Amino acid sequence: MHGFVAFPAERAVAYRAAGYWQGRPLASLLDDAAARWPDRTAVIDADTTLTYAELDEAAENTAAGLHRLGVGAGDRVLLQLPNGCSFAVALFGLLRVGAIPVLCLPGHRAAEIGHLAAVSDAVGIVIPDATAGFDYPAMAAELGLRRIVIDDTAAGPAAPRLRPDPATPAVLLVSGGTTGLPKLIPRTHNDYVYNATASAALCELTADDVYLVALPAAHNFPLACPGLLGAMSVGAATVFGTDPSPEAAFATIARHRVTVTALVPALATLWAQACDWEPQKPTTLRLLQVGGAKLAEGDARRIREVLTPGLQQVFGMAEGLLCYTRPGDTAELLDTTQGRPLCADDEVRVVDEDGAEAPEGELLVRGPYTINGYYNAPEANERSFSPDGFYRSGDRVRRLAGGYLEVTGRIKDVIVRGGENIAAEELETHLLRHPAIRSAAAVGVADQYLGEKVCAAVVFNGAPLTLTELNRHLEECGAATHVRVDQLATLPALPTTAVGKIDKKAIVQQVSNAVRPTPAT
Ligand code: OOB
Repeated sequence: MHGFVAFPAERAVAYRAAGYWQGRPLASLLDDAAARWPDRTAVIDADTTLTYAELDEAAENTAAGLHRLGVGAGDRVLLQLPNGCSFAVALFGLLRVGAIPVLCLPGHRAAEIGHLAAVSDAVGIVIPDATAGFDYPAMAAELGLRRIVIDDTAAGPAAPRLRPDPATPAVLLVSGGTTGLPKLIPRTHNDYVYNATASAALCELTADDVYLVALPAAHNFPLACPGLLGAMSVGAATVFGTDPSPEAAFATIARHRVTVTALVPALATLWAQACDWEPQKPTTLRLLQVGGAKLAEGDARRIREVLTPGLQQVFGMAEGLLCYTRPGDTAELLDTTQGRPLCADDEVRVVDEDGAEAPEGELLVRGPYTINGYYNAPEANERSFSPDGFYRSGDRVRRLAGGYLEVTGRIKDVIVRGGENIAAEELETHLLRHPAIRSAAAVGVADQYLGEKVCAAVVFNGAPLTLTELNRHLEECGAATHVRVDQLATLPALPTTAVGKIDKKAIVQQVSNAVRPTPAT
């Protein structure tokens, strides 16, 4: 497949021999679940509940419909559906005709979708109708994209079942970067089945679990870590939530007796706070996975104390590597680390600027479920992969005992102020210690004298602090003298990406467009 960088033959042989790769197509997860547990509940949303047999039939009808429309093996199709049973039906319908779904998030708009369509050379897009709160059909029309309408009821002549080569891409995930346009991440049948099933095993998922999709279903975390696909691999039920607010989510958890879910730190922290006022606080959650961005130690403790002792930190990336804390880990590990790699054959290197192994530095990784290149992106691949096939994550980590990792920031998330380097993460950690600060992000803003100046975008719990008070706090924290804020932007909320991570690119835009900076007092 043109534009796809396959695993090198030698490592592929090793991964098969070790049993990580089973030669199963991704679609076989549903075939097998429908055969083994036809009457168990597969998926639930606000209007629909489907057993595995029913989901299997709906996916089969969808595949037949797609086949009639001429969608077939190897065709890339953008899939942009909100959380709901239809997402699972469309995903498996596409997989069954051998199409390669491009997993877009509902929050993506024309700029991203146009880019993803062009890079994937997609034949069309699956979207909700115009009643979805945003006019997806109008966006598709504006981009000249063919809208493919899913029909999961009309049984017709069955679509031919092709057995895809398990070493080729099953899905294209979208990279989670908070800078620049997203890249496409080709995940093969072999590696993605492993990703989901090994994660399910690590999380001790069984058919009695009920998994809640609280984040957008197309994101790797709720899709396959273990998520929907991992739940399917053990015959568990998946509930699709559409509103991650504590009010709505707590009611869903109580109604369906949800046992497992995955959240970004901002949501997990909000859920923990909400336990103070929400009457229906969760009682059935045995595992609460938190990942996607750094979870502060104090927030981790609070989550364990008020939501569930079953906190799990997850440091993952759509590119592959997943690090998990393990059930039964000490409170210390749960609160202060981002876990350790899923697989014994995940090869992790931590290197300094010169590429030498170091206790703290950039995380490089290769392994049985980490990509070897972005799709159709030779230039990005030149930068992002070492000659011996390691993915350069751009994440700064510290190695701890037992293979555990602590994420200490992004390699490039550094503000260069008049020649002085300020790690954004360090500044943010200090700011977050102040009880008046709910959330904070440090960004560099162009400045004619300093090159860049330090801007702190801050959401306060109550009355805002002044810039002077902020800097006095940094001094009291013992932060280095250059770790100070030049400009304070008080915001009602920090802008977030489609999956709910703090969006620094948007913050820079917002504060650079601001008419007046907050004057120093
Ligand atoms: C997950 O995947 P992506 O692709 O949206 O984002 C990956 C990036 C990582 O490279 C890292 O910069 C950041 O998100 N990240 C974390 C983190 N988990 C992800 N940074 C600090 N602490 C963590 N625990 O975000 C993702 C994929 C699968 C499972 C979980 C998260």
